[in-house]
Amino acid sequence: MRLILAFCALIMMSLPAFAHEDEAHGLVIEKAWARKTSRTISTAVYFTIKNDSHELDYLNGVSTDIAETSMIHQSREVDGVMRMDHVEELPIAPGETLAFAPGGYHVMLMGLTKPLAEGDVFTVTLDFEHAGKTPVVVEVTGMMGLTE
Ligand SMILES: [Cu+2]
Repeated sequence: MRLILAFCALIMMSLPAFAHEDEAHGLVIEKAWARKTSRTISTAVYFTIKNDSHELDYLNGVSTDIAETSMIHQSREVDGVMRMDHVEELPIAPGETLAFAPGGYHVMLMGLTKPLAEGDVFTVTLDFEHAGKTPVVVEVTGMMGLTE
């Protein structure tokens, strides 16, 4: 009996007491935003991911219920032309802060179910190899984006 109690206490100690919604297993996701849409039916979501754990993790996918398709993209310039590549798996090293920002990594949402207005919020779920499915609340900004 004493052994079982000790075991339970161990398990409980290993759980975070109050996990923030956008934080899982030492991954901190901050400043999530997307531009409002007018005539477009797609938008890009930006944020930062900080890996505060001691483990390498991988972002393997994204999902949301406000768009038909969502995927991780990387914008890059090839011979003077901007192109977007689909990223299947994105490693985030321990201690690393990875910025999803215009001109680089972003979550591409295609086939939005409704236009996004400034001030709206919606949820995108990031699927990490170790941290698991992590919901992130995204704030819809004006055309200027998130200004700090
Ligand atoms: Cu894209």
